[in-house]
Amino acid sequence: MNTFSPTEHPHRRRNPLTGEWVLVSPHRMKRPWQGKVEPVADEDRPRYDPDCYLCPGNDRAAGTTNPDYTDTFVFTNDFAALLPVTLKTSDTGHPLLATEPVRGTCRVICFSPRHDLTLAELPPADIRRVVDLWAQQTEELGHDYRWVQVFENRGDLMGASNPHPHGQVWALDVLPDEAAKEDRQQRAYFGEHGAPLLLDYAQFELEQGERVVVANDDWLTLVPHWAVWPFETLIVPHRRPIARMNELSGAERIGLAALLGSLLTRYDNLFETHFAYTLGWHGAPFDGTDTRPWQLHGHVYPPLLRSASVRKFIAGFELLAEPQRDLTAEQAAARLRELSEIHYRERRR
Ligand code: H2U
Ligand code: ZN
Repeated sequence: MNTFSPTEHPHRRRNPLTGEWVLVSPHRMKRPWQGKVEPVADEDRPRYDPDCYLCPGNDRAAGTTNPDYTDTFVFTNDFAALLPVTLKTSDTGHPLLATEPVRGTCRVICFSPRHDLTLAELPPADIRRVVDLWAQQTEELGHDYRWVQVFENRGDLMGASNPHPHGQVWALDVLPDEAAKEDRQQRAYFGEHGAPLLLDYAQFELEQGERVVVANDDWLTLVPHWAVWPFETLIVPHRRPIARMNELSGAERIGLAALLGSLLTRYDNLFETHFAYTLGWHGAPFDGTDTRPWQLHGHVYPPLLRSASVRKFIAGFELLAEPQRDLTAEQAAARLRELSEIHYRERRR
């Protein structure tokens, strides 16, 4: 117990993007587990589902009919969490009860007309179309809003309401908390080092290799040193500074599509299930501030821990004190690295 070993001894790691800490307890990997086992959902779905509100030509909940779209399709969320109106909030009567107005919009993005596919299973050319749409939506909404949040919630475990391949984009006129933390941290780092924090980090990890999952000429996916979720990853362009998605060149979009296909296939292969996750993109806010500290990046937060049905919960100490993990980031990266890039469903056919 005298010499510290990061694979044996409890320690804390700091997330430089947020300034927050995570407790790492690698010795706990050996303990017995008797928790909840969730049934694995049946995965065989039709190409077209007449009851799906996202399939082409179908009616949505609010009475609108989807067009017969053939690649991607975007619409304003019928139950949007943000609205494009500003009303002054009323006085709550006490300074401890603070409120402020917020203006925004929410859209839903269908990745494909095919009800039975997932982003992981789409051909690279179709994933590229999704990347183009993410970039286009970021640019368009960036004209009106300060923060554009592109994301995908995949799987019941993460609260996705429908298996049809889709994501969302929310845009608003304030910097939400996660964005504000990353903005603060990246600006401070840039002020001190004159380079984007995540570009420096990506280049270090690419050389070091231990936490890398997949990489190509322009892109890198790694399990960050400070990961909280068991198989959390970060997706970063490592070749040049890129502040926002709409700055990506054609070649970089092709590279991202390839990398996404490979990463998401590995995730599905990990427990031979459609892996649940929240995937989302962070880039420089649209508020006239210096964009150079920002490096575009994607976060993937998957809840699964040790099988298709055993997930990690953020509860107990994590909710009350700080996040904690058992499996180290390096161990998680090694597991993801050794997986096949051929989807298990393809292999079974
Ligand atoms: P999620 O699966 O990530 O929940 O996204 C689906 C969104 O689709 C959800 O936010 C919206 C829901 O409000 N929706 C519509 O806009 N119209 C519908 O007819 C059903 C669902
Ligand atoms: Zn559908």
